[in-house]
Amino acid sequence: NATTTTTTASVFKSKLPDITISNNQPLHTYCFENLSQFSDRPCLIIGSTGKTYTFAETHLICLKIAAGLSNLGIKKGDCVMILLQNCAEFIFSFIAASMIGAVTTTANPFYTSAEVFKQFTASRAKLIITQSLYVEKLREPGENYPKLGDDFIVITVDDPPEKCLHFSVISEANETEIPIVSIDPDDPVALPFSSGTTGLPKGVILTHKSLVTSVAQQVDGENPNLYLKPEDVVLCVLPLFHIYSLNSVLLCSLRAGAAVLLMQKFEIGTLLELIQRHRVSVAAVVPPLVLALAKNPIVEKFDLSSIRVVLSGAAPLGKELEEALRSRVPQAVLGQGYGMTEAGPVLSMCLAFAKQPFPTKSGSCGTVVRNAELKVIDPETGCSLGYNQPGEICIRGSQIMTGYLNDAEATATTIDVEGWLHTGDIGYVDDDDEIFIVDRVKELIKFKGFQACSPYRSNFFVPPAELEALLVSHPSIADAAVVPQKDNVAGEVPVAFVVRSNGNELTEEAVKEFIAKQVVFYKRLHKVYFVHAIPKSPSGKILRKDLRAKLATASPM
Ligand code: 4UV
Repeated sequence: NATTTTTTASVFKSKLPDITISNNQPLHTYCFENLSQFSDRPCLIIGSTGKTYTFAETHLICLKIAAGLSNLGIKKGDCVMILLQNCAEFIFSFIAASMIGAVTTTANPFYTSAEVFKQFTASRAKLIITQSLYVEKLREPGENYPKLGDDFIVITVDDPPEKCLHFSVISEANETEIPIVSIDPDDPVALPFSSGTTGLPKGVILTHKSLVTSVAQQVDGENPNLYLKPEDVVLCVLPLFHIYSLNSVLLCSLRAGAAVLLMQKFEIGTLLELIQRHRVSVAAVVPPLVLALAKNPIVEKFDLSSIRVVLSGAAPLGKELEEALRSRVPQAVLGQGYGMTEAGPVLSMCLAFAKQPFPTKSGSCGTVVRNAELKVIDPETGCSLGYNQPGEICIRGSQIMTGYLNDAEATATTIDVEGWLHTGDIGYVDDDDEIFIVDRVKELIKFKGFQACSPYRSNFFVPPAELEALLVSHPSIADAAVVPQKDNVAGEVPVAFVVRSNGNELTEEAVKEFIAKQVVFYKRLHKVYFVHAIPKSPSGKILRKDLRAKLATASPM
């Protein structure tokens, strides 16, 4: 409420007190620090087979693989690429690499050969762990590419094709042969690739200290912000090659002693059956999954009563959709986490997930995590803004990346001299310290106001996320995305791609009117295109560039 707005420069902190974080230890040591308290409890559950690995078994396999990787010549500082869907081997390999001071770069196995090689060469990886299905992509696509078997090693988790090794070569090594390495907290451990706020994908350097800090900010202390316990079964359907799942699902569960239920890919029927069978208690999801859980009629056939927490993140979740999900899992606490690969990744987390929870509002992305500072700045002046004033969100703390790999310029434009990481997201902090994201700066649609009506040349900003949230609240709309279309008068106007949920009855006029009734004039839709699906990234983000490209063609349908 505007009357209580403070205008002084503000740094926002968690409502929970800071904690002591032992971020001077390596990531694997930290994750398994409390192992003896739950060594015989399930650590990993393989969804497709039901096979379970206890914490003690998981730890031992990781040690063996660490020795195995070392036997193949992988040394401290070397990079290993994991090119896998979710599976136990992904987890074993990631932790094993950490144990010998190596760095893991994770990539989407559906990438094209060119995309894989770009990341592979930039990260100077020496070894790739993958599945035979993807090996064809790793055979050099041209003259000057590194050669499989000669320049790098490929290990497959299934039958190895020619010149590749089987995973057992590393997993059956003798754990006593693991080399003694000294790991500095500032040594890198993970190298995910992200485009950040601009440009091409870049390697994001996350150190042992960053990831330990981030996990501790979520699950450590007397009143953890994200309270996980050994009895929990945490759903791992989001891809581990993305930082959200790697950090908040895997690493947080390892630290807290909770079991991780692994699903290779999302399929609604299988997902629901696994939730029911394994009594999943914590579900980490992304908005497209919330959409399926809230809208698909099949959900009613399953028992989801075991779910106590639903954490959504990685893309905007409107409060209408959050409320629709609430009717499907009335017993669960719903809330969001807000993350960015470069931020280590978690900036904020819903305080209703805390051991002693706080009341929270739907639509909020949580409150800044402990042991961190958050500010909101005016994107033009850089001045820090107070409560309820939207601006660019910035974060500071030991969890953020040290920088982009070999890109000092991009690093300098993202992290300023005072150590603030600029997210490129527009949002505000309300009176209860809850963060609301409006949208990414670069996604805002710029509608030019009529100069004739105003002495100023005013721009009106339309956040696509706001219109998308309204659209998916319509009972006949299964999914939607909003993008800018060029306009001679207004510069840019919002247009929508809409997936109908039943039949073809919903008309363009009805959709436009539904929105027009609820928004100011410049946010009205100028065109509606009906499509069969909205393109999304594996982390649940709408692929707006694909839609913009569609608009550029003669027929966007
Ligand atoms: O770099 P990235 O792909 O990173 C992520 C990471 C997300 C999370 C979320 C919850 C967690 O607990 C966690 O560990 C990691 O998505 O994309 C970063 C951008 O995604 C948007 C925002 O534009 C970031 O700059 N984004 C992420 N979370 C949200 C979001 C959210 N809750 N609401 C709106 N946008």
